[in-house]
Amino acid sequence: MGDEVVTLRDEVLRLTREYTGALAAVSTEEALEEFRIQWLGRKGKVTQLLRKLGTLPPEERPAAGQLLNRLREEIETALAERTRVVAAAAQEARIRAERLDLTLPGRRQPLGHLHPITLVLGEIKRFFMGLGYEVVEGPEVETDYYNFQALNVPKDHPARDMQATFYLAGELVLRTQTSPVQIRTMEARQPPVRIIAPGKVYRNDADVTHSPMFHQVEGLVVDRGIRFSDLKGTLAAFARALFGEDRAVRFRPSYFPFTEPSAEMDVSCVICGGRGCRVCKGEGWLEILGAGMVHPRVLEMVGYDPEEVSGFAFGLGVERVVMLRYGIDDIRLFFENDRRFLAQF
Ligand code: 2U9
Repeated sequence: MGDEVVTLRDEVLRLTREYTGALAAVSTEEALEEFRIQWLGRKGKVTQLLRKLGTLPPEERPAAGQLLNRLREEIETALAERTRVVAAAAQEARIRAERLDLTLPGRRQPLGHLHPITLVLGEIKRFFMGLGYEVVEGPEVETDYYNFQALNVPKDHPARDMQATFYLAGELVLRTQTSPVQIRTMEARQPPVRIIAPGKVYRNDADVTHSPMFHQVEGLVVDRGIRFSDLKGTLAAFARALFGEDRAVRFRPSYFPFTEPSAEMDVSCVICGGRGCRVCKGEGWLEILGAGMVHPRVLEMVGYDPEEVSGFAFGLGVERVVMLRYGIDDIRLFFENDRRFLAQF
C-alpha cells in the first residue's frame, strides 16, 4: 500500500471524527443544509479530496477512490439519519406548542333574557287575558282617519298639537297611539268587544321621559250596560296586580277627545308607599294611565248604536310603568342596550 493511501486513510479517520462531532451539534433544518454544503457540496471537504484522486499514481487510485466513496456514503447515511431526528424533534416541539388543555373549564356564555319592556308587557297581557280579553295588533303606519278622525279628533282639532305627529306622504302618519287597532276591530265585529292593543307608537318628542318610539297598551270593552264602575273595578284590580296588592288607587277627572267622561288613575307610590320621594316628586302618588267611557261619536263612527251599547277604554305607556316600578329616571336606557342596565331585570 502506497504512502499516499496511508496518509489518506489517516485523513479519512480524522474527517470521520470531525463530521461525526459536527453532525451531532446540528439541531435545525438550516444547520442540516449548511452541513450538507460543507461536507457533500461541490466545494465540500469530501468532493475536494475526490478531486485530488487524479494526482495520485494510477495504481493507488482504486483503493483511494473506494475509501473516499465509502466516507461519502457514510456521511450521506449519517446526514439522512440526523435529518430524520431533527424533523422528529421539530414535530414534537410543534405538537407541544399547539397542545390544548382539554381539562380547562370552558368560557361561560352569559344567558340573555327578555327586555324589561317585553317582561312588563307580558305581565300586562297575562292579566287581561285572565279576564277574557283578546290581544289584537295592527299597523304602525296609519291613515289620518284611523289615527285621528275616527277618534273624534277632526283635522282642525287643537288636540292634534298635543301629539307631535310624524307625518308621512299623503294621508299617512306613524300612529301616535294604538287606538286605530280598536277602531279597526270594532269596524270588523259586533259587541261584545273585550280587547287590548299593545304595540309601538311614535311621537316627535325626546327627553329623559319621552322617546320618539315607545310602547303602549290600550284596552277597550264595549257591550250592553258597560258603566264607569266597570272601568274603575277593572283598572284598580289591574293596578294592584302590576304594582302590588296593597297599593291605593285614585281616579282624577281629565279630558280626552275620544272618551267622555275621562279620568286619570294614580297609584300610591311604589317606591315610598305614599310618604313622598324622588320618584313621586313628594306627591305620594304616581299617574299610571288615562281612561274614560268611549265617546258616543266614536261608537257612531264605527257603526255602533250608542243608545244600545257603551264602553270604556284606557291607555298606558309601558316605558313609564317600568320606570316608575323600578325607579328608572331616563327612558333612553331602554334603547341603548347596555348589558349592565339590561342585566338588572
Ligand atoms: C277607542 C276609544 C278610546 C284610549 C285612551 C288614554 C285615555 C290615555 C295615554 C296614556 C299614556 C297615552 O301613552 S300615553 O301618553 N292614553 O291616557 N288612552 S283613553 O282611548 C280609546 C282608545 C280607542 C276606540
